[in-house]
Amino acid sequence: MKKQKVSAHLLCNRPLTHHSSSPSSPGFPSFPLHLSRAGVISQTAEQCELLLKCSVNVFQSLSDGMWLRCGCAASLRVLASPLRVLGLRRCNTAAFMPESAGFGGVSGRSGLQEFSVSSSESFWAAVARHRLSWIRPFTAVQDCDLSRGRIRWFEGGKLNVSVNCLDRHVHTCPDRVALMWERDEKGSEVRYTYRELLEMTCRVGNLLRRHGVKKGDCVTIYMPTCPLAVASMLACARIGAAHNVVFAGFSAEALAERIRDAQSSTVITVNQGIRGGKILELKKTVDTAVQSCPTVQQVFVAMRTDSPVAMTARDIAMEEEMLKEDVVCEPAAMNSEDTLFLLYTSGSTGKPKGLVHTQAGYLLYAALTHRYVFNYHDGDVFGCVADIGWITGHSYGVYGPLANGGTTVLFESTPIYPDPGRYWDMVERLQINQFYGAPTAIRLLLKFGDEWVNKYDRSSLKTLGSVGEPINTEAWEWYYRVVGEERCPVVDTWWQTETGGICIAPRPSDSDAEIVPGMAMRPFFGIKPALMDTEGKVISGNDASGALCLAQPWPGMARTIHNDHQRFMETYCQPYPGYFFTGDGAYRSVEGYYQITGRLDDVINVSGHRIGTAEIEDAVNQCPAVAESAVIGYSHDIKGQGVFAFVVLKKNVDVEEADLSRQLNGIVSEKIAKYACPDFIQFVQRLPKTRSGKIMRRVLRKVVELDLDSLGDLSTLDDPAAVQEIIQGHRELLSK
Ligand code: 6R9
Repeated sequence: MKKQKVSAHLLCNRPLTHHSSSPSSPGFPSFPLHLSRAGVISQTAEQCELLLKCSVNVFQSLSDGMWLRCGCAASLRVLASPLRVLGLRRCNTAAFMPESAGFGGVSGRSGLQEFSVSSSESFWAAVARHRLSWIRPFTAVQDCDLSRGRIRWFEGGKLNVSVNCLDRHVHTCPDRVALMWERDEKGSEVRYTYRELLEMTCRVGNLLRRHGVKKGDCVTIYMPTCPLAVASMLACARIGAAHNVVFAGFSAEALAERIRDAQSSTVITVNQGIRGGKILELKKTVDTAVQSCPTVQQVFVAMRTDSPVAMTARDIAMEEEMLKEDVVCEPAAMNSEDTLFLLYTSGSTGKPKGLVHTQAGYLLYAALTHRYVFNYHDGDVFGCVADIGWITGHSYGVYGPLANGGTTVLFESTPIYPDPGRYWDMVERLQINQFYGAPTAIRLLLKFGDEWVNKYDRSSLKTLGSVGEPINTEAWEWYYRVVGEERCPVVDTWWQTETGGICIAPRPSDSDAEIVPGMAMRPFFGIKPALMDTEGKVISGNDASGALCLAQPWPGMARTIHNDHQRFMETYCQPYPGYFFTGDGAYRSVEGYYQITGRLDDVINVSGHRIGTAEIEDAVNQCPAVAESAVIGYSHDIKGQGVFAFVVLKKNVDVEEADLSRQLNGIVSEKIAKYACPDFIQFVQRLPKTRSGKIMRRVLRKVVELDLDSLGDLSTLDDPAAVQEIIQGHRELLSK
């Protein structure tokens, strides 16, 4: 291996644009002609408006214009509190949603919602025509049959997602800021205009093409949240490759499993990541991962820090090679139903599932929800603090805001680095208008006290969003009262990797619509929720709880699980034939509002990150001293859920429990990720099992929740004495 230092500085020493200014539009780049000729670009009235409003930040952007800059609660039923937030002004329906002018007298938000569900095809056809730029118009709005797991939208149509996210905005407003990169190092944010982001994307697109990446290939991206990661995603979309972003906190083994499953031959990474001031050796992790990935032929390595890394024959210095590329890259004409990306997520059993999202439907749904749930308007700065490795980062960090020509913040740090004022300092500095974060962070910050919030000016904020897990009333009220100064609606948004975008949220709503703390409340346009009873029948009344299903398809939904449509069918389509089963439970209030009560399967949610108990058990069981284990989630006041592992050791194992606990934590972080490590490990002689050998997790949960009065029916237990031993052991563990 030779050591090679790649200079990221190369990139900032030369202007990024190769376009000359067009004489007819001073200051604008000449536009790649083939795009205009192909009729890809359409200019809406709203985009024209952008021209007037766009913030010019050319000097800042050019001087900072390097691609990667270096050196410098639980599922409880929340009672409706008397706190009510009044809705926004009553709006003229056509002004609110221009397409509605064609919906035959529909008025008001609830009228629109009803129309979107009862006349779903007309609704989605109008929105798709108006909001996406098509290379060729679609010929069929949808062709879906949930009972057969067949989901197709906008067939016959051709488009390019990167053109929709970039070129059309460059055409109208090249110097508008697309990305505000809030780097880990506080106060060193970097802005990228639409023109710069398009150029960066084109260079990456050309680079990938030159190295043999073709339409239909899948590129794995293992990078921190940064502009080059976004450009890499968009570059894949531009040349018709699918991307597979793997959260940069995942271990080498978890990464390798995802690379193999996605059959990627190309990986994009950085030399090192930096998060909360700590260096993450991402390139080294990739080196380890690719050893067990025979498909990988090339690894592009960008420089996030100054430290050189060992390069192998397989590695390519990304920025150096990008400089050789042209800034114009012909976009591929993609079919609506071609794959846009895979994103792996945990299920209750087996290995992680690679959910497949396709082009037009996903983009449209991300854009529409971004616009309406958050009331996003031209010129607003949208601050989603999710990592790009999760679906929230995909839909509301990248695709939704960019499809809408918005300015989106990429947050690379943590809520408490360098101190618990980080988010609000950023809100003031970047003038963020919509802030979208996770309850776990809100709960954490709440404990540090109001002064960290009050230190900063938050008057730019208009909407606050929450995602990933149920938000408890205390956190909701603090978010509303302290962070939002009782001015900003708090939208608790329920959705999943599988749904592509937000499905249930308090907004958009009619003018005087209330918002109930801790409730996602109202279905979005085109979404029809249904609750199912234990016999699989639809519950029709209100004030009822059941399994949450979605009764009709919507454009943003996942189409399949990569290479395993059977599993897609079994998980989502077969439990309630004709419906999409979400895996969550929900309560429908007397008023008809939805409240998510938590997962119905063995998936736990640690700080908003999904993890299957079976995955953790698999890792724990790989320790040679372990005979078997059972992992459960328990409610944790910061993380939402914590991980509790019951472990049975093999006979004659003689090790200190503390040493073994450390060893097990090491294995879990090596096999999965740090966040999946057990908070508690209890060593037991045996697990409570039924006579047929099934572990009775219900009993373990009750023990951990100290709810010993409702252990329930123990008569099916093989050996009831096991439970008493576990209760005793648990008491001892707590008293340590
Ligand atoms: C977007 C995202 C999905 C699971 C989902 C549910 C939980 C997400 C929630 C929520 C209650 C909310 N969840 N949002 N529970 N209220 N507002 O988080 O996707 O990582 O796939 O997780 O997260 O259990 O099923 P994903």
